[in-house]
Amino acid sequence: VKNLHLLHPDQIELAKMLVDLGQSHLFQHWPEPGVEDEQKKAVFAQVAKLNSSYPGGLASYVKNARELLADSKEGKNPYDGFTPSVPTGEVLSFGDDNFIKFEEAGVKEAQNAAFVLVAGGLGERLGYNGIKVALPAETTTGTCFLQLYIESILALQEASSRLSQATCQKEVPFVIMTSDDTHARTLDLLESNSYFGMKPTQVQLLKQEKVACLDDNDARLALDPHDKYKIQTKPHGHGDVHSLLYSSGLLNVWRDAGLRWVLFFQDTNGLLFKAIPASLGVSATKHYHVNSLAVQRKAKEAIGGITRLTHSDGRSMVINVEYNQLDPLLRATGHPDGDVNCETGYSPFPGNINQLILELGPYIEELTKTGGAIKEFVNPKYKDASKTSFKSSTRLECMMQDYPKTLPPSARVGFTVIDTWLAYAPVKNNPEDAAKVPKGNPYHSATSGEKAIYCANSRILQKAGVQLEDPVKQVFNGQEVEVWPRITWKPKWGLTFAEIKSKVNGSCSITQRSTLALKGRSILLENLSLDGALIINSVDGAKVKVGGSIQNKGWIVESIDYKDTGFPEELRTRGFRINKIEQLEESYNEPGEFSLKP
Ligand code: UPG
Repeated sequence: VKNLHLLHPDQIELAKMLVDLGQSHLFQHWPEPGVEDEQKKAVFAQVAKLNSSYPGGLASYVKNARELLADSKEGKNPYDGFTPSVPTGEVLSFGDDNFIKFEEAGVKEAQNAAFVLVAGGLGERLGYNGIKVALPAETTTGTCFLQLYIESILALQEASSRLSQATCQKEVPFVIMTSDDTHARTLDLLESNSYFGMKPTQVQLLKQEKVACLDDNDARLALDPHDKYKIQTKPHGHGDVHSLLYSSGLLNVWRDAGLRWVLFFQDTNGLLFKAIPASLGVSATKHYHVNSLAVQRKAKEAIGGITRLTHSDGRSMVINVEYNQLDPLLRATGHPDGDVNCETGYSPFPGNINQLILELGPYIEELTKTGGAIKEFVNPKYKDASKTSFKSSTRLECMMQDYPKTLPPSARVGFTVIDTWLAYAPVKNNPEDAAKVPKGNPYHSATSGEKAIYCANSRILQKAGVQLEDPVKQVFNGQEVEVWPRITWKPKWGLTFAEIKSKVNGSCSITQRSTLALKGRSILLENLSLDGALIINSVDGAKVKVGGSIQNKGWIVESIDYKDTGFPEELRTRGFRINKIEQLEESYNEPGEFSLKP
């Protein structure tokens, strides 16, 4: 009270609110006025921020926290009354007629889409020092994840307007959710690379704020152990993306511009855009309000399971059950073995890759009701069985895939299962943890992420008629992976199977030790036989026909030790480097028709 005169009137309101919420411990220790007044004012600047960045403000936060903490203390199971079962969804098979039909429908729709990348996480499991989107997706070309994503969106945008014969190209909006941990470095990566060719106005960064930590079951906000004038905060999770989009006003701008879809995706999946056209086609064709992309899942793999939950009162929903909860839920509902593989060798529950496609209209309708608030959870680590105190402060968390939990039963919620090799290879685990992954389960490391890109590109070309040698098994950083030829292309070279197929003619073959990098739009492979490294750079107006027999010493994949600090971290985490011994590299910098036939 003695310090009240230091505060603005609105801050005084906040102070009263905190007292009403049982939070007076936050300033009880404050010294006399005149001592450390600036720090005291700073506390209220922080309180104002915490209050404005949570739907419903701090009052809601404390109320929700008390309820969730009471449930947790009681040991209440959030899935009480629900029985899990395997849901049915759209299962796609790469390259068949159905897939091609969905891809075409998806490309048509892409100009009515907006993309949202959640990239606020630090990736603690990966232990990388930089931001994850700056990591090379593959080291043949050194393209980082953010560049790959931007070039994919631009390629889709272009293909979409070409297909619908639009007179001018609609710009597909791209939002990146950052956090204090990633914001400055993400902006810097964009600015120092001219936004990788996207117009800066097309990209928007939304920064998520952390939430207050909680010291006890009464949801008393925790003070920072190192600074008594600061409330301790921690990340609230990727679910923040919904309230941020809502409060930014962007959704209405998009609706007014005639957009129909919002596609959410995560920071390190180099394959994702190979699955986007077909899945967007599924959304459009099936009129899904919510479409989650999924892949076959190995039991106990660290990806959530898409599950139908049916309540004893008749309610039913298709939702992600997070990987740490699926096993206990199954055990509690008559499946004594829990999360196990079925006769197919996979879990019967499709694995959520957290790529969501939401239809914009129903999405806005729902957020208008909820303000973007997502069902939260709390995960306190208790000191003992009395569950009265915590080992360290906790906080509420939320996940973006929990969005359907508040939807009415009439909502059209579906999912699309895509071949894993085509759609999902995230980089999440550090080399030590990856090497400990049970045999047969995916490593989700920088090593497997890069190898998966070559594998997918190789298999796509194979399906398009190119003859390929079998991959070779090799061990890097203690992980056995298949090494296919190092084939890469710019997204604008080919985003859909039909487009790629149209660029491969005659009888082409590529040996396992080869490298092929197609860095241009109109490059036609015709009767090419490659045994070595071939790099083609071309500007958009240049049409290049590549054929004949090309042979050279090539680029060799060499194993390196991840502990060898002589190599940069980006290479050490994958356990190999590419030794560029000899290649044929051609550049076509002017428009025109060209032929390369050595
Ligand atoms: N992220 C944020 N803000 C946060 C936390 C994370 O933006 O506060 C981002 C992060 O950058 C990444 C994404 O969210 O892009 C996912 O984070 P990550 O740590 O990779 O998620 P996981 O715990 O591995 O699990 C998510 C889903 C799970 C799904 C899996 C698929 O929760 O259901 O199966 O991703 O990769």
